[in-house]
Amino acid sequence: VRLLCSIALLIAGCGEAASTGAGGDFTFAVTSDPSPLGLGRNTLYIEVTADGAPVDGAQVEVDPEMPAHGHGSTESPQVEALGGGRYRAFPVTLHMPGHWVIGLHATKGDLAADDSIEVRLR
Ligand SMILES: [Cu+2]
Repeated sequence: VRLLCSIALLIAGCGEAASTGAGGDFTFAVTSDPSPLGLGRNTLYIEVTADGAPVDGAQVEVDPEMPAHGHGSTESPQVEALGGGRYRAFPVTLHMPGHWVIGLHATKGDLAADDSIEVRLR
């Protein structure tokens, strides 16, 4: 995942968030509101590109999980297309402190990609 400034700064600044390896036909660039991600409801803005070109019409899913606890979020994020390859996911609800992995999935026709963001909340 290619993280834009706000999350990238969080990674550089305190090491509490990190992206895992990109895989597939698309690249994800993610920003959040609030930034950095916090306890409770967050909004993710996800820019999906393929070879630098924005990808509209993709099916995008966002899946927050706590691997150490074996559970997901209390709410399912709804993803809305904004145009220009941008998508908004809300609510991305991180309802307890700890280690979260937010899965990102996109498909369009025969193309697909998976990625994730790791966050440690105190
Ligand atoms: Cu938990």
